[in-house]
Amino acid sequence: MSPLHLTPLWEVLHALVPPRPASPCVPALWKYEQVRPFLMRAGEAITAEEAVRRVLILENPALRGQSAITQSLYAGLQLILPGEVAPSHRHTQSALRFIVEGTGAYTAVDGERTTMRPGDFIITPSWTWHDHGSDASEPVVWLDGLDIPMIRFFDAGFAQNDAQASQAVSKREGTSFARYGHNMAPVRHDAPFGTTSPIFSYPYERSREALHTLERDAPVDDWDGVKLRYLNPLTGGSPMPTMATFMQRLPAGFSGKPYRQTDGAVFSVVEGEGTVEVEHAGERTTFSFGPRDHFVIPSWHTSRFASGRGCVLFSYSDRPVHQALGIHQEERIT
Ligand code: GTQ
Repeated sequence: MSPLHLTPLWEVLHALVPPRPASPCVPALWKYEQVRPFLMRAGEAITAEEAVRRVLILENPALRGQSAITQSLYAGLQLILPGEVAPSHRHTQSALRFIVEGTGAYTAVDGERTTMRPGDFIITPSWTWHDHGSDASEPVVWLDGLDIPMIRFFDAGFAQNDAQASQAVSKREGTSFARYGHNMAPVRHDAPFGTTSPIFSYPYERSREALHTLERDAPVDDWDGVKLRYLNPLTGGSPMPTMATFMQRLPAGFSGKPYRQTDGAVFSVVEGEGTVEVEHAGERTTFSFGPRDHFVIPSWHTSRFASGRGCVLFSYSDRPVHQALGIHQEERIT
């Protein structure tokens, strides 16, 4: 039957319909002190303009060559040097930027520039022109989180290069935040970016303050510490249709309980230090992390966080897709 491209189901059924998620991905940690020299060497080897995007991709060790950190998500660290421009283009893939190092680069979307500061979470909505540039005096590095593998899975990606390298600035910085970022919204409007949040930047200053206030004044969750999700203010849902984003604070002395969830998640360490113990199918790994480190916890791997001196973590996952499909599961182990 093989020449007719036929295969018996009974030989593969168990793997096709596993009793529980059996991700091919593995947990992995990228220490920033090890990655940074390669990023800076990339800065010498190629310009942002020539590279279009000067990025080192964080590949899951079990998915080498696939430009994927989980089966559905992409992660990379992008470098822009003073005076450079990463030219304007657009694509149907959604992107998030989480600023890791340096202040004063910008990303431009829809005629409005947004200044990048460490800890800011910035959005590039699907199919919007975007260019990045830098008026900074230092290198600026950010984490790119995109749904590239998911869009590839659906064979649904489109992309175009812009005629101009930098899009014309037509709005003052802060316009979108004034319109949508204060628990208010225009009286008459359409969502300008469809299912994506109309806020381009969620500044760290505000997220950090919220987490610290809650740590001081409210009960701390036994699994998550103090964890908030970022919102699309027009829907109450995730900021992008394909990716959810979170920021959490683990108080000093935190020793979390174990949990697992179907959405594999990518973490960027903002401040402080901690450990995460990841267990799956009898194998246990422990990562010690510090500022600007990155790590990935695959689907249905049991994780347990701890922090001696306290820390702040940003993370993203494909949870909105799980929820839209009604397949999201989370288990909090007591
Ligand atoms: O900045 O537009 O890391 O298109 C990968 C693909 C960044 C971007 C990436 C992209 C971009």
